[in-house]
Amino acid sequence: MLERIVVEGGISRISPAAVRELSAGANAMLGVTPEFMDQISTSGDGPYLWIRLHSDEKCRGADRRRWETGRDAYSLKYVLSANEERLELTAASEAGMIYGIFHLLRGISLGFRPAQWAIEEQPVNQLRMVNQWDNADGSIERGYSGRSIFYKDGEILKDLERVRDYARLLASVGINAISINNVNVHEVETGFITEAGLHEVARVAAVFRDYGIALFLSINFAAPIAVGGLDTADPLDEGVREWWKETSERIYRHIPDFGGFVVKADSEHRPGPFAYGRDHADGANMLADSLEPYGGLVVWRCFVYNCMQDWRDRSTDRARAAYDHFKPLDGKFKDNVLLQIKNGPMDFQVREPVSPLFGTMSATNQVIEFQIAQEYTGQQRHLCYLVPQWKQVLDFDTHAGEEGKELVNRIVSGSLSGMKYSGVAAVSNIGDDECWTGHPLAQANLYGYGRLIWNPGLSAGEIAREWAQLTFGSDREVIGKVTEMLMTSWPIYESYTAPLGVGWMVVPHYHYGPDVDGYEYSRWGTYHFADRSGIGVDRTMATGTGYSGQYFSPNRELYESLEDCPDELLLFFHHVPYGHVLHSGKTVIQHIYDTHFSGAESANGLREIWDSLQGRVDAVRHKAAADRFAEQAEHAKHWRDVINTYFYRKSGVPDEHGRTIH
Ligand code: GCW
Repeated sequence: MLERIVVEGGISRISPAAVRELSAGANAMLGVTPEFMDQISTSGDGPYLWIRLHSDEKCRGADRRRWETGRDAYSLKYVLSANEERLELTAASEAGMIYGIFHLLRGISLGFRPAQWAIEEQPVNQLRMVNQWDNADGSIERGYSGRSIFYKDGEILKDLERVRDYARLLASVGINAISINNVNVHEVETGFITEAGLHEVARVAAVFRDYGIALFLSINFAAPIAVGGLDTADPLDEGVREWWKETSERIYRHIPDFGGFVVKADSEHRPGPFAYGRDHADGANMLADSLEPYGGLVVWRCFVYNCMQDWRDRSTDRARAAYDHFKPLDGKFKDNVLLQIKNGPMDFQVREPVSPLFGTMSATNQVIEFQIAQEYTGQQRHLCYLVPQWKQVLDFDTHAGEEGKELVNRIVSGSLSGMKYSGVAAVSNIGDDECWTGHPLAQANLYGYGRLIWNPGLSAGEIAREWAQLTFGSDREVIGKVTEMLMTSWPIYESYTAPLGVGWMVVPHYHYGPDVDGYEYSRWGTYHFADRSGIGVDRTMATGTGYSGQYFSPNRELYESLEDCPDELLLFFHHVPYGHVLHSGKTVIQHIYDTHFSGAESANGLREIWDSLQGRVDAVRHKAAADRFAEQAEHAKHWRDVINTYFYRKSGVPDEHGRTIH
């Protein structure tokens, strides 16, 4: 079918990237070199692929409609008539064409037969973004896969071949936006928006443009001072506003389809509008004004909280912070501002409730932020497939709105409240590692992220199975086992690290490995309040911080109630004695012991399953993953022992089963 490819209107109608991908895919997977033609000369020469681009729309031109999901649509249809057989690929734009081509290649790789094709695809979410936390010096904040593929020694790499491959990876799963520098914007990166900086950044933008991906930059709110020579960054100061306008004008001169800014302001010591007595709407709107003439967006992060807390202060609750800061500003943001809200109220823990901000700001564009990088979930040394977690978040019913049913998924896709722009963003997990992600199986998270946010209706299991087959081939045993390993990995990781919604029992700063009290007396607002009689944070309205009151009914009552609160979040919402009996029938302390013993065993089970695949998976990848599974199994025992000993000593309650607690 790919031997002959007819492009309606001639090959110049489709982008060079599209031609390249089709040729490379046909070559690699089918061993054929396609012949491109304008029309079919003789019928009866066998099947062919027919390509049609509906409009002249460029990948993502700088106009107001560029994020509409209809633009990314494509269809694949098999047509059989008396005298010919063809597969039709139709797309609405160059970007849609790229997605369609990758879909076709994926299908071939999954063993679909042409006659099976009859699909129409359109993404559910508008903005489908990844955020790189890469620094110009080549390091990556929370990076577990080697060094940056973008930067080295303060400069953008001359050779962008790896970046091009990354663009291909991202486009193949439907990603359409990328911010290329860390949200903590350091000195060199602050200068990316200067004339000299933009020269370089434009090279990167060109690579992503070919694949329909818009480039964003994280900016330093204090840039007017740092690189603009002004003495203030006050968002209401005329000089500052003018400076940002000139800056945006300069950016679009270099990058006509620039996506916009990502902003971390007044967060963890980053500069922001608070320094001038202004609020976040003032700050975001000033930037939005400057980008508006060009269709640019401001993605403003809601990760704003007091990081200088005192553990004795029981009234300040970091979980409340995003809601408390941003809810009062609903309706005050300009149309081209999107608030980027982390999935949970704290910070990408193994288990958190869903952020109560979703659904509460009906007059504000919202983007949900996930973390593909496994900062708190094993750092790509332990297996933790996160798609089931994200899926759970997207399926969460906030009960917002008149009808009382409003899933997070419908909120961030804009389908309910009619937001102008919305979508999903996530912190990337790649680096210059040969396999991109450190742990070879951590690739499933990047792949799964793209697939899930394109179509949140897909199941985590389907995505896992698809990835396993695309990665390891058609051996059913391998596909089945890898899928099973992925699907059980998040519960396993949770069981030996984070019981009942408690987070943060990790080594401070590094966030790898157990340290129960590591953060307990620090300033970060991340406490579990374990003492000799009990554990957990009282976030109820009745006796605690009142956080549960930030949810709509009936979630608010569910979390408020000690009886009804789901076990997996119990200690997030309540402080209870160790003898408190869970819905499962176990006491809290026994649950801690049991899950840590069984979790360590299950981690060892993962190692055994993987070992059993030796000889069926290529040796290099098998070895790379086997080393990680061995580390995970050992490290899970360490977690088990540290956590169990700590709580045994604190509570004085022995294990019912008399197992040895080291
Ligand atoms: O999770 C925390 C990380 C920081 C990160 C911050 C954020 C980029 O530990 O490394 O900073 O979140 O999201 O801004």
